Amino acid sequence: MNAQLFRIISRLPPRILHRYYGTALVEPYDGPSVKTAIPGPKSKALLGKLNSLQNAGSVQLFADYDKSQGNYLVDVDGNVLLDIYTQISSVPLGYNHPELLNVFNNEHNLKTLVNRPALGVFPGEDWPNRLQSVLMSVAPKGLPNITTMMCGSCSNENAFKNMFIWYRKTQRGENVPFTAAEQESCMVNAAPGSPDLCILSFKGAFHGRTIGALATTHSKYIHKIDIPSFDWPIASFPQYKYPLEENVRENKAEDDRCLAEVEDLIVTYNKKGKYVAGMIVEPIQSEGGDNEASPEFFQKLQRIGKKHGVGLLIDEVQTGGGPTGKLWAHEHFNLDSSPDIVTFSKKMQLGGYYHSADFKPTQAYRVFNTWMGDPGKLLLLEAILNVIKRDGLLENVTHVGDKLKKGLIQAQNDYPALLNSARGRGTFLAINCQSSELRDDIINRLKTKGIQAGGCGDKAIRFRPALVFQEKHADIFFDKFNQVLKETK
Ligand code: PSZ
Repeated sequence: MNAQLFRIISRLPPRILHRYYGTALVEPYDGPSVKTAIPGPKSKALLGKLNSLQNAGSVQLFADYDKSQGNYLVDVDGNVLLDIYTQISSVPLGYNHPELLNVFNNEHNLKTLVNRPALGVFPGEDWPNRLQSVLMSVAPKGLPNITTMMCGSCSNENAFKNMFIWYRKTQRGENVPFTAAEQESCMVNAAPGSPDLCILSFKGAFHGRTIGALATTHSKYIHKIDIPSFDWPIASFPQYKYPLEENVRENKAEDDRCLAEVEDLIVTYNKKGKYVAGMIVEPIQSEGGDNEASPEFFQKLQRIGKKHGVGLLIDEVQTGGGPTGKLWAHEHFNLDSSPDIVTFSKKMQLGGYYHSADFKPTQAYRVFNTWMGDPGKLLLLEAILNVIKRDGLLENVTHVGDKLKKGLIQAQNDYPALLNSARGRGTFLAINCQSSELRDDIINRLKTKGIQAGGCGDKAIRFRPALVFQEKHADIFFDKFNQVLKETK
């Protein structure tokens, strides 16, 4: 669609837009266009300025969020990039979706945004009903409680506290009061008030960068170095051989090896008086390289946890909100019962976690902070969930994801010396390159052709498009990807 037509059409009310355009997203760009090197001259000048204020070494470009639209990220130099990375997987409906722009065209909603409350003490009148109608409408089965937070790290960080509080309650007994010794010793970080409990995590995991969450993050040394941490158990996560259908026996043995390690670690740590209160796991390890594990692995992991009284936290910060074709990736696993806690952030706009009634603290103020989430973000989430339902976006993800995955398998068949191990669910996909250098080179050259992609782990390119990514966008991606592969010596 040309820019002038887009300008006229985009002024129409969202309801009318939807009536005429259906699920087709209105985008002013028919494809990417690259005019400068990226970062271009304007981005470079801004980078100089920002670098004088802070270390901006991670910045790739400066974006123009007025001009970005749908699946296209536009930078300050006028480059239009098809975005399959979407702000580290956190944009559900693409840029400037009309329904989201409309949310604050409403005085009540605007005042909700402006008057951000300390939700733990002065929530607004509609907060309980909104929690119920928005967040609880998509709660994973069997989890009746919700705690809202700000980001993924602080969701995991606080969820760990719920696990410790739950564990001590089961040790101490339901209504047994804290002893004087506990109350005094916790003030100086000593036992018995600060008990020696721990959370089991997996090699390659990423759960955030705050001190507690960082103790369970094991994807890159640069995240961890110089930061004191805990002696908490770390188990192997399955590393599968691909294609899965040709390696069933080996991959099952890999599941068994990792599960045996989990159980061994729980027994060993409990024996040394460092009780394992909980474990945390991603449905697909994301930053660590898009490592997936089978439904059977997760079913057995949950059974091991139950056997040893260890809580199960599934971290859906990156997988949650629809990119695997279900709202929650663990719905693919057919678990015996719900996990104890499910954390979220990114596509869900605000952070938080669902949990079982057992994990709700009995006393106030034990899990608490000033904001405890943001009602303005909940308004955006409400609109997002309505669009996901109205436009059938989970079905879209499954359908387009299928096409993307077939295309990746075709690419690795065409270029077996360059690519392997295409994997994932929905549009939450990845493919490995032969080396880290090749991966970085492919991502850089994709950018020169107008594709904003991202890596994960040592060698993977990951796919994290918005839920509104369509077949036509997949065609554009493969056109550029094939050009890049053809040019690779
Ligand atoms: O380098 C970083 O800090 C990055 S790059 C991608 C993320 C963080 N992802 C965040 C993340 C996640 O993927 C999972 C599975 N759990 C927790 C987090 C932390 O969320 P934030 O970044 O919101 O604190």
